[in-house]
Amino acid sequence: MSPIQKCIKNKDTNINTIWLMRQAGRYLPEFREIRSKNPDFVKLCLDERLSSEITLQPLKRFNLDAAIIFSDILMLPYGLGQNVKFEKNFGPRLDKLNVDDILKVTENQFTNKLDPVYKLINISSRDNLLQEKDLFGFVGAPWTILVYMINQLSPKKELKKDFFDDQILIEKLLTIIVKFLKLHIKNQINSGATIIQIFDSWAGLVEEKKLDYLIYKPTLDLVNFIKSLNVPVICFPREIKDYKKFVNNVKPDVVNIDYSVDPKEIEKNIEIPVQGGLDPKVLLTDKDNVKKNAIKYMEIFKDHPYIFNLGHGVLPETNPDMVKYLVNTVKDFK
Ligand code: 1CP
Repeated sequence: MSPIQKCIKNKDTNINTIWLMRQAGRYLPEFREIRSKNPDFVKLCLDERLSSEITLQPLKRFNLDAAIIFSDILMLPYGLGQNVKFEKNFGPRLDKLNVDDILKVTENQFTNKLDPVYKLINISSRDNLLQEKDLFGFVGAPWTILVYMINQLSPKKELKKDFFDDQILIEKLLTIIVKFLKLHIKNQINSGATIIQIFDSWAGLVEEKKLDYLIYKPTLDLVNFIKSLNVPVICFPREIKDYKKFVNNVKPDVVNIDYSVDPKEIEKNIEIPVQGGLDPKVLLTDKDNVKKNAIKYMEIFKDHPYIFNLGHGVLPETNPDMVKYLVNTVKDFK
């Protein structure tokens, strides 16, 4: 069994496990080189030879316990026929939503359109670099996908004023999204993904009284589906106000925390395995500070099943030497 699976299934606290969100990304010169020759991001995601190479790049440099597939949560709307473009210094831009067209998409059409993603998983999973290690597949949570499909751009810019006006549209879309997320997850697992992470990057935007139908219910549906396939599932409801309530409602195998929460409170109040937490900005400082902050998390979770990770993705301006130092610090911790 891989170290991360031992941590999750056996609640083993004796092995130090680590992988990092956005570990394959712009802070790596070898990624930037491929990216500079491939200006169309979606096309790059659909090139299984290059995307599997990118997936494995960080494992050539660092002693990580897992790779995460090089893909994007917005491949789901793409697979449903809502085109996505990534603009430099702007972020994603989605075409206008046409629900009638989306309702006509069949499971076969969806799977065929995303076939290179499944090939990339198959290629990566067979590589020697992943022996006794995990390969993360992932999806966006239904709420976060709904946000991008309706809003057409990052809610970081703003959430459309009329976002919540059409309740019927929201209900209809959530049902379609959940159906195709399940298909996308099943295809990833059948191709060799050994763990699934659900990113709910905009969970923090949902008000208390809407949490049940926008977050808990649809995410629980996915979690139960993944459990039925005998694969562990990790949820990351970023910036949600109450992680404990989320865990009680959604019951993932592992919960990833962001850096705004107090890890001591999490350790005390949450019984399931925990992942993540460290502020990625710490990697922009110096080695002593990286060590001090990494050890803080390791000490707090020393008797709690814990997978070391960040509270958000590695920042593009991070020096790869600092990532190496972090990984070795975690691995050497006793
Ligand atoms: O080179 C570039 O310009 C592209 C930057 C980039 C990368 C490297 C994007 C555009 N996506 C990705 C890959 C990616 N996206 C991964 C792969 C592997 C890894 O972690 O190493 C993963 C897991 C994601 C997931 C993702 N995409 C999320 C959830 C995690 C998070 O960051 O909160 C979200 C919200 C997206 C949408 C997205 N894709 C890309 C950008 C810039 C964004 C965010 C836009 C926004 O702020 O709304």
